[in-house]
Amino acid sequence: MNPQKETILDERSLTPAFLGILDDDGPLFLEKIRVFSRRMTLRIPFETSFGRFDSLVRHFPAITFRTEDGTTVTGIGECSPLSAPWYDYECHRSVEVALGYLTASLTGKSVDEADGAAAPGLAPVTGVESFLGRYRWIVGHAMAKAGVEGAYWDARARLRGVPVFRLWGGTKSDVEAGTSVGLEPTVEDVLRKVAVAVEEMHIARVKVKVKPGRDLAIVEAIRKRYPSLRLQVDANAAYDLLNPEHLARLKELDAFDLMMIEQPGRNDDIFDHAVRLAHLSTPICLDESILHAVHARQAIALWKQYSGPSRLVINVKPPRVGGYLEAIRIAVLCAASGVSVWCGGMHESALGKTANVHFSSRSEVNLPGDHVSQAPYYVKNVAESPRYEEGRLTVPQGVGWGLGELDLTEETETP
Ligand code: OSB
Ligand code: MG
Repeated sequence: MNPQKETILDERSLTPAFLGILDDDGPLFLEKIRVFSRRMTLRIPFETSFGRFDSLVRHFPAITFRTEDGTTVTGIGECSPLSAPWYDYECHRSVEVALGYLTASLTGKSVDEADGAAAPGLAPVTGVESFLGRYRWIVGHAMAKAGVEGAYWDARARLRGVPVFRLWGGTKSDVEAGTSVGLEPTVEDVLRKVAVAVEEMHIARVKVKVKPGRDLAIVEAIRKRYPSLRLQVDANAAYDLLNPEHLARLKELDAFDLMMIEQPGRNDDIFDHAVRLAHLSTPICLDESILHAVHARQAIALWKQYSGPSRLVINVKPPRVGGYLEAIRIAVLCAASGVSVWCGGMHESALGKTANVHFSSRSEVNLPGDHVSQAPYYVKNVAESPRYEEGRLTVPQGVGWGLGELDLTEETETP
């Protein structure tokens, strides 16, 4: 292909039909929305460059729909913010506020009147575009939106009696699973965790968190012990791309054959990542700074100009980009330009993780995702996670998310 003539896919052409996603599938009357919220304790406290946390609140919007012939179905999604605005501006409190607006918009009521029940005479939705159209006016609040969109897809898949990935054009029956290893007090502590992932779990790849000053020694130690491990690092925006010392550290990482350096710079920057890191040979992965397909298109254009699309990777997290349709649009946009894609995580419960696995069954998702932890993520999860074996997760084949009954009882209620 002549690179001069190559045009970047415009995200306006990325319709459900173009993407191979089910859209219009008959009228669905929304009856009610309930939101379950649970504080869930992590088995292993997690530390990144922005902070350490040991429990997270997860919101599970449950939406009940009725079809024209009177069948009712309830779908459940997950909102997976952190507890404070560390990673982006969202947190579980902001998600609660946003869910109030989303519920109002979806039920046809004002935010002050919204009680989860549909307003009398509410028109049905016909497909994902008409569902999203109800709340498209809400700016931002991606994680809240992803939760209600997840509920929509689960309900649609249950009505059809198929797993969600079928509605999304997923093709893989299993997906590669990597793990994200947090910062630890010492290099030895990090190495111990990497050893579990490599030697006991036979993980598909390891990602370790880094920040300035806690980067080269960690990566060097892991590389020395595991010369051929698929290894990548994630800085969660901890480096200043205008600081020559930080730039020098990032350049030094080129010596360790990393798959990528994830989000070294500011969480709202694309341009400086493209321009100021163009001399690195290690690909740069954007996480925080890609919030939708427009950002992805702009990043791809910048990489084409400054280094090359093979040196850009995008971590597509459905919660960060406002849902599953947008996640698939970004994946398709990337694949069309030779940009690699993988699915990151937000420490979702088994429900959100499973939704990520359904998304990862799309062929465009070509690198291992952050799908598993050292131990089960939570002391008490809402369902059994998809089957993990030798670096791969099975894409569930049951209806909806394929999880069976969810257990949304509180942690303290279990003996
Ligand atoms: O940057 O990928 C990240 C967890 C919370 C917030 C941001 C990130 C992460 C992870 C862990 O790296 C991913 C996971 O295992 O769910
Ligand atoms: Mg990240």
